[in-house]
Amino acid sequence: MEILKSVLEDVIKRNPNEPEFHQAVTEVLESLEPVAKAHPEWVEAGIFDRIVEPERQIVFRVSWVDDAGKVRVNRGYRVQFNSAIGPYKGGIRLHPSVNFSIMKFLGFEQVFKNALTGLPIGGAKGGSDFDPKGKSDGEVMRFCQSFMTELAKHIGPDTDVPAGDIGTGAREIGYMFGQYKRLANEYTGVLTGKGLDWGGSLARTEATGYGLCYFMDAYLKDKGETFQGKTVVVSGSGNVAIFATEKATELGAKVVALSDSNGYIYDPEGIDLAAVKEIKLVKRGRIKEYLEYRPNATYTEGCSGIWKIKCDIALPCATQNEIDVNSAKTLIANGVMAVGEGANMPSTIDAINAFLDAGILFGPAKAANAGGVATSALEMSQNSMRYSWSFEEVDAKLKGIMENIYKNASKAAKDYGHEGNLVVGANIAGCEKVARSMYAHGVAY
Ligand code: NDP
Ligand code: 2IT
Repeated sequence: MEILKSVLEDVIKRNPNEPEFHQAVTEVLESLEPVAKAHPEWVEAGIFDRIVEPERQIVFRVSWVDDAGKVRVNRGYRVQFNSAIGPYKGGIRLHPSVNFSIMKFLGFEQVFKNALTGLPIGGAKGGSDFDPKGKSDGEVMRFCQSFMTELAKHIGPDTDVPAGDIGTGAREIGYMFGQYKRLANEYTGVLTGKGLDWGGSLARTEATGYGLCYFMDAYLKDKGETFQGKTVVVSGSGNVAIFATEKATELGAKVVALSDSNGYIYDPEGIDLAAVKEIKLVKRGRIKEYLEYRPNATYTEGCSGIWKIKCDIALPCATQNEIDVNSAKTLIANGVMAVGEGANMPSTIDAINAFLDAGILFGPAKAANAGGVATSALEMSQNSMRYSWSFEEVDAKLKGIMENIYKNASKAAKDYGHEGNLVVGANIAGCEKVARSMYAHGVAY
């Protein structure tokens, strides 16, 4: 890095103690050096200095009362990172680990991911250190209402449209939507991932996992391969993992493992997805309960061991940095041919480099998991039209979008001299539209 080195140094200096944010910015800036070389006018206009600084960061107290009558206090966040190409858009994460570093890395990634979809959405992320696990529906509702009471001041269907992420699913979106509707006295598409009875889009629930498989399918086919007959390991067992498992299986692969933050299951005959859906979506249980359905499967404590299972395709769908360089080397030694990132930033930078050096087909998160937010944008379109498309229509659009992202990322990689490197390709393809728009808008902020 020559031109962008000082930008990265500034980010590290100005944002101390934010390792995830540093990691996400490092990966992107390393890819953008050729773009900076090709566009001195963007360097001159401070585009790269501005693109790494959120437009607005909101942090607020969220107080609520638990079932025992005790007052609880959490911290709420919304990082509105970039609105150059459309209203801020991105999920809400509810997990005890949430802090500014995690919010900012997710918001930063979202800017480029959303641009890659080809749809008019800016990038944001929000959340709280609230842990929905083990809470009653009443507690989750009171938290969500309190969270939205403050967040409502900063969002709107043409301003910022949040959605789900870790810990935020249909139940949480329902409580948040109800509170927003009451406060704003309007019925608009202010959130996506809504229930089908009240403005949600068909196929949004499935979209991230399905989109990941559509992306990887396009990638594999371009290299003369398919999912057919492949052994697949998927980490996590939440929204993304479940629907990645469903689509990979439909495409002819055998998914043999899933996990949660406590451990992983291995079922060499292929995962029984109906059992997983009942455990996770109906009972809100733990993945080890799978053994009650399939006694021949095994459960192992600790989640990182899942990468020791021999597979052809690995789909990390749990959380950031779940594949370190050692897990990457184990996967490579066991003959993995493709890795598709369903989670955001699941591979460390060293792990990514190990995959690229070994010639593994590597689908980076901001391209491979963009199907969720793309379908959220389709939900926004349907809300604006006060109309809804069929499942088949939305699914077909999602597939087309994922195939285009693959094409655009591989073309950008080739055009800038990094053929086959989709990390570089996705970062460049995602950046160009945002940078052009920021340049056109002048130095307003
Ligand atoms: P869910 O809350 O539905 O599921 C998360 C899964 O990941 C759970 O199995 C959870 O296990 C596991 N997990 C969470 N945190 C950790 C951790 N620190 N260590 C190990 N396992 C963990 O979330 P989603 O499926 O929606 O999200 C999964 C990933 O996909 C995230 O990175 C998210 O940002 C990304 N993503 C989600 C999109 C969406 O549309 N939902 C779109 C694009 C990306 P446990 O139950 O034990 O916590
Ligand atoms: O990381 C992501 O892209 C999401 N959690 C989905 C965001 C959205 O607005 O649908």
